[in-house]
Amino acid sequence: TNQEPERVDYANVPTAHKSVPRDQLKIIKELGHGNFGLVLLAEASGMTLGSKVTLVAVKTLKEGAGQSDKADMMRELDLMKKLPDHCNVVRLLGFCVEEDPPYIIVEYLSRGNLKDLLKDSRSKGGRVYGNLHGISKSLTSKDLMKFAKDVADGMAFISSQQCIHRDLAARNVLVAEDMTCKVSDFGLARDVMNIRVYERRSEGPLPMRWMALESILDDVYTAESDVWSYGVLLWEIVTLGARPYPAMTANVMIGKLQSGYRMPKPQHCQQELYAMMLRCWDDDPDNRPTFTMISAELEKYINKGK
Ligand code: ACK
Repeated sequence: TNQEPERVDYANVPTAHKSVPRDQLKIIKELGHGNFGLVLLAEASGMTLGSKVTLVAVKTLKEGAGQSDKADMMRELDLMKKLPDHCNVVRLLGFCVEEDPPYIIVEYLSRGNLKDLLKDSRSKGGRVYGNLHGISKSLTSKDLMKFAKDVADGMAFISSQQCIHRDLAARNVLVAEDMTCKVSDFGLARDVMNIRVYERRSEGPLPMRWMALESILDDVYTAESDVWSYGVLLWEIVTLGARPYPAMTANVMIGKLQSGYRMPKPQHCQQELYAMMLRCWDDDPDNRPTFTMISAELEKYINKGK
């Protein structure tokens, strides 16, 4: 078993969605962790048809995680199982949940999360806020717009499957070796089926700076509130991973949003793109663009060579 792990183009591999024996996984190292969640890098054998050893990411729970953490994880898995494959959504490869700790096995995305990738691309000496794509040392405007388009395509697919993400942000987008962006972290995602509006029941820390006003004020989550979050993500892309509403507390931010305030146009940001952010942040969810519209506009924008 000293085989070189293969990099696999999962696009051509049929989905397993299967229970995997634990001894097929060889844990290599930790990729990161949250409060109770843990992501591991592992080598897997027999994960994909015809291939020997592949690198995969294993989502699991830390020791000390409670039953509710496990329930959240199982909900995430159920949701991922229902979602057909899409090249801009992190792909489920398998799971081991018969015993604890439960494992969710997903494709490994070697460039990590989009937020850190953006920040790491800043040229040295750049200011932290207002640090815009003019001064990335490695990414062109076209690269940045491709990221935005990939996320819009992933989200158009997710919403077409009656899913609401609820935690769309650059930290929850992962980047593949070839720089394709994929939407990840369904920790908060909910399958809404015929109930278009999901009402939050459990308490927990909330991604306020990414949330639509109606989600903050009325606990209303819809495809349209995901579009608001997407607008904030667009702002993160353009500012190379700045923190939204810098120098504002969440409470101040909420007050200002209610009185009509929106983040100003980042320096170097094309007016057209800023106009799209503002439409995503429209008070009236019905006035916001859909992900399909956003994707089509970005496509045109990219082709214009801007
Ligand atoms: O920037 P990162 O390496 O990308 O740090 C976080 C960390 O685990 C906690 O979420 C990384 N991570 C999560 N899922 C994956 C994955 N499927 N492939 C590669 N890295 C991942 C994430």
